[in-house]
Amino acid sequence: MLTLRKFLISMLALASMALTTQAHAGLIGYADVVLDYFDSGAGPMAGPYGGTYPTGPGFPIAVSTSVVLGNEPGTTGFPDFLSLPTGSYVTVGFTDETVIDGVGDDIFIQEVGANGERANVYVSADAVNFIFLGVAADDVTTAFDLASIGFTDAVRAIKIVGLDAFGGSPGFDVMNVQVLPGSIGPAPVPAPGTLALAVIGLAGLAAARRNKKQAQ
Ligand SMILES: [Ca+2]
Ligand SMILES: [Ca+2]
Ligand SMILES: [Ca+2]
Repeated sequence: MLTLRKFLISMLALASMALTTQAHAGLIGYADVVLDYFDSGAGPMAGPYGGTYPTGPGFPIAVSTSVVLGNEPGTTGFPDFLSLPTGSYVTVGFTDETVIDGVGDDIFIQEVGANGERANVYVSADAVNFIFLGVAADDVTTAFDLASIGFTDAVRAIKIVGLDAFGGSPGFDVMNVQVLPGSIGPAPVPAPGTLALAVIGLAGLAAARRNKKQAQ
């Protein structure tokens, strides 16, 4: 019975998440999950490192890769950033939406601090195979149009790869990854495996209830 209660509670949580997502429709979307991170070792310390700009506790300091998600303002008014030195990368995704080729620019990557840093940006429809989208610049929000590479699938993952080790916090300093309302696509379709698991779980619960009733 406890298991059923837990199941119902998790279903309620899922439903409320769906409602929240709907309430946010129309606003700018931010990448909300880190799918992958790789530390090339090209930085002055082990990654992930970065800092808070401009008056944080100095940098580079160890940070969570999740600082690139959402747009949480730091205590100084600037969000935290993650630095990607040469060959280091972070891959982010969207759990409640995808990115589609809307009118004009679709994907925006914000970098902080002018030190000449660059990063290669790739997109993927399956988070496995990535296609080169373009180069992101330092100290600005670089805009990318999926139409520029003829990408017509829904984007599930965006990969940012550092190209240098410039700046006080060596490497490309990612603040966030944004999508405008016109480029926000439907929620990603759950993998067949996930759906199968859910069906098996429901069937199992139903069987357990039947057995219990028979025992009573
Ligand atoms: Ca577009
Ligand atoms: Ca910078
Ligand atoms: Ca830097």
